[in-house]
Amino acid sequence: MKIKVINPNTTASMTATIAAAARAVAAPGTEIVPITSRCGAVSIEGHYDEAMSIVGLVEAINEDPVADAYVIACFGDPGLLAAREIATGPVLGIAEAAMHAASFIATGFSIVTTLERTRIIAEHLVRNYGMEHHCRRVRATDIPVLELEAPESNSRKLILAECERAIVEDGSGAIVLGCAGMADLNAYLEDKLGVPVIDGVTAAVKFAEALVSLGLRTSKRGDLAYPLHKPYKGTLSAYAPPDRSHAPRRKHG
Ligand code: 2AL
Repeated sequence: MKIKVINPNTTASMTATIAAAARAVAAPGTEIVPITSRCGAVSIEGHYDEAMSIVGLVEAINEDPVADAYVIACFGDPGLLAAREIATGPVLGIAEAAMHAASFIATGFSIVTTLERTRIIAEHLVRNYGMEHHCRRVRATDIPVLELEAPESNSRKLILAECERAIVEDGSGAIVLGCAGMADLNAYLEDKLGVPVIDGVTAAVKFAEALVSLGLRTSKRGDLAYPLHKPYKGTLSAYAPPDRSHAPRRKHG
């Protein structure tokens, strides 16, 4: 099967980290197709960055509409429901995937993320996903996303220290990493902390494989039906939803 792993920010080096993590867990026979968004912010750290990232995400899905599944590799899960509207295969967001994985293996988890403003966005996600009973706390490290890649930033040690506080102060049994740029940290952190550490990229890839193996695709009834065909004006005219009235009906459609 083919899983397209989309980094909705425009930093190719971060996509390389994400791709390595995804390939390390992919089953034999799963092809990971990593893609860096062609437009938008170099890092996604707020609502505006997220909103602007959705065009690049949509482009990445539309240029390969026959992938078996898609992973949105940014912890804000930007454009998740819009992506599910246009895609036929399952679309997994790394935050949603990581929180579900954590809820299966611990009764309480903490999320350790980047900036304070991103921490607040992750709290919205916890509520949107109904994870309030599982997520004990969302913690910020005040590390900007791109500094995760800078060796001199000391980010590993800062993240480790925040995870240690989470285990002691929150009583959490597992840690969820709150940024795709942390996808290379879970082995290091697990070794130091002695609790499960969940990176959403790997969790999303494995959930995507499971859903595809089960023959499950995105429901096309209700609000995840393909977007209604209509003109879009101005800069977004190229993104007008196509007319699908002659498309073959899907088995579960
Ligand atoms: C992210 C992420 O995963 N990638 C990015 O650019 N921003 N999210 C975050 N919480 O820092």
